[in-house]
Amino acid sequence: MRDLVLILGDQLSPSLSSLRRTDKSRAHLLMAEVMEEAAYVPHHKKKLAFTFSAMRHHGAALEKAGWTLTYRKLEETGKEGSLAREVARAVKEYRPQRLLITEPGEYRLKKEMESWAERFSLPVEICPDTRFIASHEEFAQWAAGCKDLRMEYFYREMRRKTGLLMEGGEPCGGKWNFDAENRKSLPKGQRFAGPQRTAPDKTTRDVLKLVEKRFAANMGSLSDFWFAVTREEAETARNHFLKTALPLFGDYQDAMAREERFLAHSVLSIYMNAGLLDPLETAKAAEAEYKAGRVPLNAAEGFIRQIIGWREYVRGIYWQRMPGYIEANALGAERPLPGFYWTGDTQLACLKAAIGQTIEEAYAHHIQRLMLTGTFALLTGVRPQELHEWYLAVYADAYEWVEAPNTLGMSQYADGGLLGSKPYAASGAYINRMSDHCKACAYKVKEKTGAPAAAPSLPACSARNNISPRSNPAPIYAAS
Ligand code: FAD
Ligand code: DLZ
Repeated sequence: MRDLVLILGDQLSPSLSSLRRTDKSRAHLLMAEVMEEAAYVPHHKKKLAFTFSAMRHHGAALEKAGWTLTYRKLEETGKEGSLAREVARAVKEYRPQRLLITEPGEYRLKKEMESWAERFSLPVEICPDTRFIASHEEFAQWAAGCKDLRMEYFYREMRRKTGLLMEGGEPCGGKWNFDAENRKSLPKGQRFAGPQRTAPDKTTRDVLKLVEKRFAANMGSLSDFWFAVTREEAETARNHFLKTALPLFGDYQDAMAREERFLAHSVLSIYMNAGLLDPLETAKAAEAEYKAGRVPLNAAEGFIRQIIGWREYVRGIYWQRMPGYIEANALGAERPLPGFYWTGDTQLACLKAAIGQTIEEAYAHHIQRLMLTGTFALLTGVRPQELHEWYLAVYADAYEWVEAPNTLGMSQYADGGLLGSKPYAASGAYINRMSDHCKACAYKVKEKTGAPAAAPSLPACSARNNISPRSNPAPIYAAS
């Protein structure tokens, strides 16, 4: 049997399920840089450069490992390039008897692939993506037995399944979750090493030129590109995180600071989501640090919870609730996304910092995404779908399976409380306590309405950016 195996830009894993369904003697692999994927949202330039460079390196690694591969660069696939077009071309050239694909991370693509058997007159097998801990069936089984689909209970199942931080069937330290210890403000002068920075090699430099030329109008800076683009480089970045930041991970998880873009965050989502790092291996590496006595339990547990808990849980919700999920708008929010989300041109210091950093790095940490850009949009009633497209475009780790539940569910309450029990809106007092932004802001954090030098209408930040207040404000519970 001759197999054609299509490998996508976020499937850069050597033990991908589609590869395990075949072998080197009968498989012809296909990878393609195509405009359709590069432009379905206006991706940040660094996200594009990361994707193309990591794809090119992975293609080279597969060939070195003995696989036969056709790799189509963007220059070859042209302005109208699409995955379907490249598959059609490969089917014509190699006459395969079967098309193998690992399930894509986005519903739109899965639906399209489901039509390919008929379109190409070829059996198409969509293999489950085994890089996740919970299969769709396991998630559905768990969800069927729950009144509320809360992450915490799902997480406990994942702890039991993986055995991570478990002792004799019980959680290490006698508690499942040490989050209560993870809300510290940043001590003055506390500094962090920041993520591993990798110098661009020739492949990355070529891709940077390509992106600058072909995507000049997209958001984002290409200067100072430091992402890892190979498995080995990503593993170095992970080791760097384990040594330098994991010990502090829990303590300052909710903090923000003007001078610290990354704090103790791992900046590993980019690599895990693209397939350069295995999530379970990453969680196990954190557990090993705890077991060796090098990191406290609250840090290891906090990090592991994000990966085997939140990451798996949002994926489960996405696949269970699509296609309706991305249309959800429970609060009836209809304002357009303010233009400054694309430029950072606002006098609100916290937003200026978060968006400015996003433009430079294609990265912002969770609290910036949730409590700053997310909260502002929620409070001012931005249409969730516009915000969803923004998050999907601007972060290098963004794919719909993980971005949509975080944006529509966790951040905007657009799903009406499926993912979170109440809308998550940070008050100014909270932002002031957890960051140093308010000190440097043109607006006075203690003034609930109006703003210095701004029109005295509600809310101050909206007045600044020419958005009139909502006529029918949604109920908001402010975290204080
Ligand atoms: P760390 O703080 O170091 O956390 C460790 C790992 O845990 C992350 O690498 C990630 O894999 C996982 N993780 C942590 N929180 C979450 C979460 N809420 N959901 C899923 N996984 C999580 N994450 C993405 O990977 N892609 C997205 O497109 C994305 N969009 C988001 C949009 C909004 C509005 C919000 C509020 C959150 C979003 N997140 C997204 C979740 C989270 O913000 C990022 O995973 C995190 O900031 C990535 O940075 P890090 O690797 O330094 O994370
Ligand atoms: C994100 C992305 C980009 C920018 N470009 C490509 C591409 O040219 N070819 C490809 O196979 N994949 C790309 N990707 C990743 C896909 O968009 C991703 O596989 C789907 O969104 C499913 O998660």
